[in-house]
Amino acid sequence: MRNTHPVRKVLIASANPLFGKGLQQIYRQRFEAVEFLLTSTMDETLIQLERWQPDLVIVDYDDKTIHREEFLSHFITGQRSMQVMLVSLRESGAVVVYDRKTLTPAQADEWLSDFQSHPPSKRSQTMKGNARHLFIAGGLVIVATALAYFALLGINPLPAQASTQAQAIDRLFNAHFFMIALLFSLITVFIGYSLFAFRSKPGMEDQPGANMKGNNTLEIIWTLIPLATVLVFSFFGARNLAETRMVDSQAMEVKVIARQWDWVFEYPAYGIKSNELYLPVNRQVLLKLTSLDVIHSFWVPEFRVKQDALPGENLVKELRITPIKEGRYTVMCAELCGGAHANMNRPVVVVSKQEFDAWVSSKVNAATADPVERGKRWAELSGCLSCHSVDGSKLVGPTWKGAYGHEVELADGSKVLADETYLYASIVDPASQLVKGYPNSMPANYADQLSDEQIRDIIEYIKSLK
Ligand code: HEC
Ligand SMILES: [Cu+2]
Repeated sequence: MRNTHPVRKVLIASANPLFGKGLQQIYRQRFEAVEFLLTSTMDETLIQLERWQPDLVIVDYDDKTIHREEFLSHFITGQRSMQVMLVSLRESGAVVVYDRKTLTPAQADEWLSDFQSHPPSKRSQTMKGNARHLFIAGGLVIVATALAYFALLGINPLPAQASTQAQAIDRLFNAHFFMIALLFSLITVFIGYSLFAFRSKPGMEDQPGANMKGNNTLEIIWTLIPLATVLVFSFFGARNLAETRMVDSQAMEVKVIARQWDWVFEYPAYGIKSNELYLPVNRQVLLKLTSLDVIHSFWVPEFRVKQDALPGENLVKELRITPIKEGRYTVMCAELCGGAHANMNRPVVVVSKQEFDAWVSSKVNAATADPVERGKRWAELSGCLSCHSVDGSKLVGPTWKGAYGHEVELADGSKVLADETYLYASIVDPASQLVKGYPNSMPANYADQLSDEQIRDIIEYIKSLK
């Protein structure tokens, strides 16, 4: 405008004095040697249009006292070249410029109609521009999200996945990594893109930015989408929590006793204690955690789940873990518990069932030198005592009390002395010598489950029951 039409006289028509003063100020910053005239009524404006002959008339489009049709008819009839600029502050500063000489009937129509119902062409152009910006920025967000997500996975942020609970938790972790990548991209791409695409153009450094006042659609969208996302995540979170707490009735119980600054693991079923947590693979373990002093927290990163150990007999906490990967891990304390808290580590060893059984028997052997004591433990562990009593009463099978050394009547009518050889044969091959009056219901697979040494221990135990 500066180069083509030298504007010398500007008439500003608005009943609102602030409108004129504001415009005048903005205008003065860009153009020197410009005269201004402010009118506040319709009559005054029309008179000055004739008398003062301005080069440019700026009309407050929001001003209801200005009669548009009347003004338009005066504007187009004049001979002198003149421009009119319609400015609407309500429409976020929308501006249209018309030239007296080139004004078309369509433009005149547009001028008379409301910005709201028939937005001037300039506005629809910016709408198209906005859609284009959104499209480009949206595409960049998708690319950036994918890059950030795979970069996150690429640094392998999680340790080995060694329990079924870890599998469930890692699904959520992955969903979170995706959200982190998406939010990071949304923010950085939009900031970066705006800095680039909407940077000030040369010569427009002093121009004020568009005046935005609220956008309901945008506000509804950016409220509902995060709300829905959070609800979906809380649903999956609750479902995952339930999954990690799923109870397996076959679970093996281990008592975990924490103290400053060490862990002890007790296996009540085997009557053994250990400073290493040995676990058979693919079997759920039910940890019952207590503390002898302050609060500690049981945490094996590869298992993901974590549980505080609290002092107090009635504050036993439970944690279920199903190891799925053999290997050596470390349990650490995840609750600051004093001076050597950082060293409160102990090995966790996940092994096959066979290795676990071997470990248990070596532990039991080390714990008790007395074969009778060991035999009692093996009998308890192997389920013998659900069918055999040790007090003379008759259960599914004959009592073990006084069994050794007495004369047994067999189902075929013969009699045999119950010595060690007989007892051994009865255990590894129960059907070979059925006791008279009893069904053939003893499991025949103990030879596979028990070592020779363990069977010898059980026989010593039976021998001790006089
Ligand atoms: C499901 C029930 C059941 C279980 C479990 C069971 N038994 Fe038996 N057992 C029997 C029955 C019934 C008999 C008598 C019939 C026979 O001789 O097979 C018997 C017989 C015996 C005898 C011969 C007893 C005698 O008085 O002559 C011995 C020894 C024995 N069982 C040891 C064991 C040991 C050791 C275990 C565990 C490792 C065991 N049983 C587990 C049911 C059982
Ligand atoms: Cu601790």
